[in-house]
Amino acid sequence: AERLANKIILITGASSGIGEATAREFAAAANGKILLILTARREDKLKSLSQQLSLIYPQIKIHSARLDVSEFSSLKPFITGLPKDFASIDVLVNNAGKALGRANVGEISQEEINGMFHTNVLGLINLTQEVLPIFKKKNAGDIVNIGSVAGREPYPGGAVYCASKAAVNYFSHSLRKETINSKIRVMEVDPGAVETEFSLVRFGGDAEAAKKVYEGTEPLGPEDIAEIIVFAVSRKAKTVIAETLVFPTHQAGAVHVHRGP
Ligand code: NDP
Ligand code: 8X3
Repeated sequence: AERLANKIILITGASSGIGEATAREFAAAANGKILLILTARREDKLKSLSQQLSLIYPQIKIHSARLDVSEFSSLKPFITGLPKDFASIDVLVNNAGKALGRANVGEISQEEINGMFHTNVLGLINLTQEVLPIFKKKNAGDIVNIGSVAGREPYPGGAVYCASKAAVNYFSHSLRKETINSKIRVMEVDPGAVETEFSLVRFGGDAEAAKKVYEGTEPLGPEDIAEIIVFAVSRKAKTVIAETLVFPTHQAGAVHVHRGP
């Protein structure tokens, strides 16, 4: 808890799933002695999360704001326009991301291609570019990129999503190498199946199709990944949990999942 005390944490995609759980986990681990910048497109969700956390932890400081990482030109003004108390970011959790559809190459809509790359890859890269100067100036700061097993093991019907997460992985690697002369840490957490709004988004709001993904399996919950993100960030300053691949017990590959008891 001491290592997290008074840290300023920026989380993208904090309105649901892993991002939301990560906000809760940071707040709990620091017992409220933390400053959270909670961002996503759905402001109402961020508001209610902020209210809940403020009730549990009276001393917590939260700045919640709409931020669409795929609107690249909004990123610089967002970072430079942060309220004074929140300006000196310590931890950037690049979590906002999505899969759209399961179409094979040749049949993927332009909207899906752009949707995935603009958020998962270009949004993440552009936001990192805006935050990195803050880290360089103080020679400290953590970047946690959320990749995926899909970025390590591509599967049919996932060409664009898998490519987007492979891009995240290589971006993380390059950045880690570029920053070895500093105290900046670059970490990547690559989850397997986690039950969140992920599949609902992937299947365009089709709850039945989303449910099927996890049928007969015991997926991870978003809090299980949040725990690992917070663990990684709260290691000693000299320790970098560079990469983690996190499965539920009955999964051992992107599509290698045991269904049944
Ligand atoms: P959710 O759909 O529950 O959460 C995704 C979050 O991203 C939401 O808060 C959403 O908020 C936000 N988001 C989407 N598009 C944008 C955007 N353009 N700008 C800003 N925020 C955006 O899914 P998960 O929590 O599961 O996903 C989180 C990350 O984990 C993603 O990067 C995903 O690829 C990755 N992942 C998920 C796995 C899983 O099985 N669930 C496995 C491996 C990786 P809003 O709509 O309000 O903007
Ligand atoms: C999400 C996991 O492999 O089911 O990143 O698409 S996968």
